Amino acid sequence: MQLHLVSGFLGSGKTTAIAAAARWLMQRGKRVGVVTNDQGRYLVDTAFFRLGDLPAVEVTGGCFCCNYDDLDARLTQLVESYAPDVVFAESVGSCADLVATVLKPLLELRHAPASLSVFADARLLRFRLLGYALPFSDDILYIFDKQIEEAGLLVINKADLLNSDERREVEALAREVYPQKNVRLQNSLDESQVAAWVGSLRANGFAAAAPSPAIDYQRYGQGEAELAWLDQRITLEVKPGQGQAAVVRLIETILERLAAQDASVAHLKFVLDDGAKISITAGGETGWRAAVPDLPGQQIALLVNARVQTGADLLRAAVAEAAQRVAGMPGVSVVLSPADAFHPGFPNPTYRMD
Ligand SMILES: Nc1nc2c(ncn2[C@@H]2O[C@H](COP(=O)(O)OP(=O)(O)OP(=O)(O)O)[C@@H](O)[C@H]2O)c(=O)[nH]1
Ligand SMILES: [Mg+2]
Repeated sequence: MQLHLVSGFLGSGKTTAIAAAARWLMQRGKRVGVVTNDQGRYLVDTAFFRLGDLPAVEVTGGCFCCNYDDLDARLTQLVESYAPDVVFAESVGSCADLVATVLKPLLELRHAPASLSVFADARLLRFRLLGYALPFSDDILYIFDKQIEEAGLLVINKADLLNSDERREVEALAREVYPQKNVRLQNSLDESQVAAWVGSLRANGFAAAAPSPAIDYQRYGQGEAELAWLDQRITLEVKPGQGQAAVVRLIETILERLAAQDASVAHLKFVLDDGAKISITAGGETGWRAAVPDLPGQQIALLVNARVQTGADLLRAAVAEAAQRVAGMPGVSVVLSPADAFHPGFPNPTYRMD
């Protein structure tokens, strides 16, 4: 079994690339499994993979590093129940120091052939390398930088969202700042580019930057603590034909409320019962409305995962206020499950192997 760890900041495109890679491999007769990971417990990504008929197990309530034994047990479960040829493990996007705390323990304790790819949103990376401001605190950006620093293979993703000059610029900057790394520009919405990424993955190749970069756990923990997490189920009862407009209004209003708080969205994502996934990331996509399908039914169930630089209570209030606003639309009622809203705990890895 080949194990490919995929890391990178919130919203950088890990799930998109893994889903496309898995489809591509499955069409070629390979058995593929996925391990998802998050600080939260109700994961859009797991639902998305399962709705796409991919066997997915999850490590929840913290990162792989702090739950290494759980990751190990989930891998064993996947191997015993499904015998995959390839497993992709997607680490939570606020996690850094994976080489020392996950990759090396997997190689040394589990003897699992494993690779690590680190994804970065091309737009954010370009801004960062040019020294332009990004909408996150210095401690959160410390995590962004450390993820990239430890990459053996850096995937500059969403390259399609840059023009050709910008693409050349970000690639040249990345090669200059990180001369030791394998760097690839990628559009993970293009199957052939994802296939090329998969083809380039070699277990034990691109394993890591060696040695693991030093990391200041106080800053890393502070960065995580400045992010708020919210997982919540939202059920809308609507009149026939009103579903799409109600969902769009809900998302627009959450974004408005967050903007009013001066909160910065790292990733706000929704999965609908029919498998549609709607994402808003720090890159500021405006095209998310096109991902909201026509919803002819009278009951619409959504799961929301929000990862935002703000306070957990403010985040909970933003979603509740948005739900109230949508419930003000004629013929619409809204039921919210209790929100799981919190700040990630201090990172405390099970193992750390330099
Ligand atoms: N244009 C473009 N959009 C992309 C690409 N890769 C991912 N996206 C979009 O970026 C958004 C976030 O993608 P995800 O795959 O959910 O990101 P992620 O890294 O798994 O996010 P977290 O799990 O929350 O950290 C989605 O709207 C994707 O469709 C790409 O190469 N090009
Ligand atoms: Mg994901």
